[in-house]
Amino acid sequence: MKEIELKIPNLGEAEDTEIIEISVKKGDKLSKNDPIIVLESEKAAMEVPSDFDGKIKEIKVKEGDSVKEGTVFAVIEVEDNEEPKQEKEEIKPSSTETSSNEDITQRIEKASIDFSGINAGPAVRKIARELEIDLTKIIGSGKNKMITKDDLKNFIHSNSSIQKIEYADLKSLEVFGDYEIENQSKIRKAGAKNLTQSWQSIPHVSHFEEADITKIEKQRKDLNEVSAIKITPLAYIIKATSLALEEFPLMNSSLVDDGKLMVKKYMNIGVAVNTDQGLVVPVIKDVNILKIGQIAEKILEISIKARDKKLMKDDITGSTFTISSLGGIGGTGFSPIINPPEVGIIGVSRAKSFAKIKNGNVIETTILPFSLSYDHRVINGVDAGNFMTFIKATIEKGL
Ligand code: CAO
Repeated sequence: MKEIELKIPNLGEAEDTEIIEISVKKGDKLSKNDPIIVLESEKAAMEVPSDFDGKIKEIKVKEGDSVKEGTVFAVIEVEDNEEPKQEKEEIKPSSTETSSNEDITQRIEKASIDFSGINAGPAVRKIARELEIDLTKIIGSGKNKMITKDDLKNFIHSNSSIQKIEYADLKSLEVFGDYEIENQSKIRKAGAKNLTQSWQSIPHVSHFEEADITKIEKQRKDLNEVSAIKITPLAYIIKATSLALEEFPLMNSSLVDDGKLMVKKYMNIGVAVNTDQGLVVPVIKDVNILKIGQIAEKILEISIKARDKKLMKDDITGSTFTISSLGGIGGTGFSPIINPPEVGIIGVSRAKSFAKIKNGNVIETTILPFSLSYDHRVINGVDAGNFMTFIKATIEKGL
C-alpha cells in the first residue's frame, strides 16, 4: 500500500475558492470518480472527484476553508500498483456564465436530467438528480439566482409528501382561558414524528375480528395457578400472530429501496409498552420458537426494562411486526398506526364474557376483539382477511 496526497486541481479562473462540502470521512473506501469535496468560488461550485480507488487516510481541510491550486486536502491509501487517471482534466466550475463550464456540469449530470441553463453547483445538482427533483421549479436565492443547498432543502420540505408536523397556534388559543404549558419528553416527540410520518406516508386500512378465547382462557387460568409469572392473553396473541406470520410471509415484509419487497425469514414482534415518558416498542426476537410461558416472561422483562428506562438499542430494533394491546384497559376496537418499515400491526382490545346458545343450551363464552392495520401498498383485503381468520382459528382451537 502507498499513501498519496490529494491536491486541489487547476481551477481555471476561479479564485477565493472555499470548501463547501466534504463528501467523505476518514476510513471511507473510494472508487475512481467518487466525489471527495465540493468547492465554491464567487461564481461557481465544483466537485473534486477521486482519481484513485483507495481508502481515505486523512482529511486535511474542513468545510469553510479557503484553498488554492496545489493545497493538499486529503491523503488516500492506495494499492502499490494504483495509477492516477490517464488524462488529468482541468476541473472547471459550473458557474452562472455556463459557457466555460459545460464539461464538468455534463460529466456530473450524466445527462440523465436536463439541467442546462440552471444556475446551481454540482452538489445541488447531484442531490436533485438523485431525488429526481426538477431544478427549474426552484427560484435560487444566491448570487445571480443561484440555487443553494438551502433553497433545495426548503423545496424538498415544502413539497415532500411527508409534511412537517403541524401544531396549533398558542396565541390564538390563549384567549379562551387559563392553561399550563408542559414540555414533551424526547420519546413523545420522537413518537409524534414517527406516527405522523407513518400515517402520512402509508395508506392504512384496518380490519376487525373477534376470537372466542374461552378455551385458552381456561388453559391460561390453569397455567397461572402454577406459573411464577402472570400469563396474560397477550402471550397467546403473540404466539398465534407468529404462527400467522410464518403462514403469510407477506405480512412479515418491508418495502425497500425503489419499491422492492423484502420478505423476512425471522419473526421479531414489537410490543407497544406504555411508560411515563411515552410509548416505546421493545422487541421480542424469534417469537415463533418460543412457548407461551417464555413469551409471558419476555413480555414481563421488556415492560420492566421499558418502565425502568433500561432498554438498549438491541431491545428496540429489528421488529418485523408489532402488536399493541389495550386489553388491560378496555375498548371494543381501535385502529393502530403501523410501525414502519413494517406492513402490519395488530391492536388488541378487552375480552368480554357473552352468553352463547349452543345445542339449545346457554353457555358462557369469552370473546376477544382484535384488529389489524395494514399497508395497502403491500397487503390486499383478502390477504388481511386470511391472516386474521388464521389467527382467530389458531386461538380458538387452542395453543
Ligand atoms: N382482555 C381482557 N383482559 C386483559 C386483556 C384482554 N385483551 N389483556 C390483558 N388483560 C388483563 C390481564 O390479564 C391483567 O389482568 P389481571 O390484572 O386481572 O391479572 C390486566 O388486564 C393487566 O394486563 P397488563 O396490561 O398488565 O398486561 P398485558 O400483558 O396485557 O400487557 C403491556 C403488557 C406491556 C403491553 C401493557 O402493560 C401496556 O403497556 N399496554 C399499553 C400499550 C399501549 O399503550 N398501546 C397503545 C398504543 S397506540 O397509542
